[in-house]
Amino acid sequence: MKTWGISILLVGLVVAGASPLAWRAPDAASAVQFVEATSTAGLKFVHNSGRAGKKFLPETMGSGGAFVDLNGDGWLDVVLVNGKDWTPKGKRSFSAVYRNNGNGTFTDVTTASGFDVEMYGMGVAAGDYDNDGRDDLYVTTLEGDRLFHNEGNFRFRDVTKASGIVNAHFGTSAAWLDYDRDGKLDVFVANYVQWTAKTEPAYFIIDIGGCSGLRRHVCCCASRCAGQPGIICAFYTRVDGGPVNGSCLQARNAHGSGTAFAN
Ligand SMILES: [Ca+2]
Ligand SMILES: [Ca+2]
Ligand SMILES: [Ca+2]
Repeated sequence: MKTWGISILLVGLVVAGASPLAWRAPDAASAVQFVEATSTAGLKFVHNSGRAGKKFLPETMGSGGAFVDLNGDGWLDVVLVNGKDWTPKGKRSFSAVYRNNGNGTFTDVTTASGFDVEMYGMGVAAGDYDNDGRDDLYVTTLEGDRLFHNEGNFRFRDVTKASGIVNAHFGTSAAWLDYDRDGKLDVFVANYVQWTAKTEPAYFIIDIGGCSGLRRHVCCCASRCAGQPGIICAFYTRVDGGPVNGSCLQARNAHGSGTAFAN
């Protein structure tokens, strides 16, 4: 889908004759270089979307993370939000906290931190809501958001109930801000769609009538498709690289309609 989107953009520029904006390959290496350092840094986190056959919308989304100096030593630590299995008897998975050792490596300090709880998390926002000098963690989840107070020394206390945080919706992103300028951080939460596993729309059933030599690619569509949010979409390419006749594609879901994109 990314390639498809870029192709549309380039076609638009050519039609408009916008040569000054035409994309060109860089002549030299960028001045900013990145080196893959996940493993050498000691970050071994593995996200668990919970997928196990049937594909649910939240599996395509998460999760978020944050760089935040949790212990005030001047080095940014890492918080990574995890999902979990859909079934209670599934494997256990936790969000993670990594302490920055100050030498390019991190140490997993999740165990017994109070942050080692199972939740289908989406995102995290760090902010010192009680002005005690330590950044606290607001986590958006599928099952109601959670607020973790930073107790110091990488220990956290779930203060969701005590703080009055009640968000029963599908929280995705969140941000701390002092909107009324009283010196105390407030929190803004962006909720997504109304979703439950039971109301998840059925997936597209793709029929290719009279076509051969096509390769199907399935992707997730976060926008509303066929009047339903978060439906799986599909597009096709020909195995031999040639054009696809869009008329030979039919896509439908349980609601009787859908979209297929021929690349
Ligand atoms: Ca730190
Ligand atoms: Ca605090
Ligand atoms: Ca405030």
